Amino acid sequence: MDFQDEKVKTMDMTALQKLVPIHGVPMGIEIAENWESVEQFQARSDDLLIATYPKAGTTWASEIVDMIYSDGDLEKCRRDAIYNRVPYLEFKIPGMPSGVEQLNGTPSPRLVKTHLPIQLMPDSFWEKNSKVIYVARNAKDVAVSYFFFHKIVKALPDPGPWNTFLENYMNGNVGYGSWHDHVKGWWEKRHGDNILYLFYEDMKEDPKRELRKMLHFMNKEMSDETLEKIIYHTSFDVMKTNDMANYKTLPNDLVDQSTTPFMRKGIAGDWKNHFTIAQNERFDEDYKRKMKGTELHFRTEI
Ligand code: PPS
Repeated sequence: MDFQDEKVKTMDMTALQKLVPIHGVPMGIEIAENWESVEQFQARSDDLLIATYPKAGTTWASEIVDMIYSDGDLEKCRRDAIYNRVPYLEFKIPGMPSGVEQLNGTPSPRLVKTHLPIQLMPDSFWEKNSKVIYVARNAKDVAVSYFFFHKIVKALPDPGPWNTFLENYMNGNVGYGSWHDHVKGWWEKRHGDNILYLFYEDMKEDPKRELRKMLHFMNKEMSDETLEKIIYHTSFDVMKTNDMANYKTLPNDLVDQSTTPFMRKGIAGDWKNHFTIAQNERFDEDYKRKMKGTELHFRTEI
């Protein structure tokens, strides 16, 4: 897909910023209006889905998986921008092919990106038993990353000041709804042999160990040398300079990276630079309530 500057310039961004509930989950208005085609999407048995709550490491996991599919061939991975190599299922903005349209025209085996909570997944993924890699990231770093993302993506609602955004985020009043429900929903489904549940913090801590999990899940074998190569090229510092992975190919009118880059910090624990003591206490208390009864455990630093 080619995001043409001229087309994007004429878009009414404020009209796109509205959130509309789909089965109770707030979603961008365009996604909501195109929902039927997402619901009816025809998955294939050899699709590999990368599912995440926004800002949890989607692009990172996507680049890794595309490199695995390409057996570590860098040139192959530079064939196109990440949003074309791994189309975004529910993506929709006016005048552009939707994610569904893009995927319908993609030959198998397809890589598919989604941020959908499990209850909104199209049935065909379960019917076809497609494989899913779910990446979860701790709620606090996601909050910070999502806040900055709202500032740079023109089609997203204005986040307002940090405190306002944090309240909205804690209440699930942001695109894709509650982080808590999202990570718990996918966690409950993880026992099937077609779901691999990974953590961003584990990937940061030991990328080789996590990459091996991915390979095993994908029934792939790889030399240690290729594995090391993939780890290097998908490290934050290298991906940040790779225009096929850092979203710099998108027009400024859609994603303005002049103040904050998409590849912002790429660490675990940046929330400490943004949460006040009071915000942190309030967040923890709310978190405890919402995550009660789950064995799901996150690390907020490594
Ligand atoms: S999106 O828009 O929801 O698809 O964003 P997503 O890719 O899920 O998340 C973006 C955050 O992931 C960081 N990132 C990485 N971290 C570590 N290593 C690598 N290679 C990497 N690539 C992207 C990116 O910087 C965003 O996090 P923050 O905390 O904002 O830096």
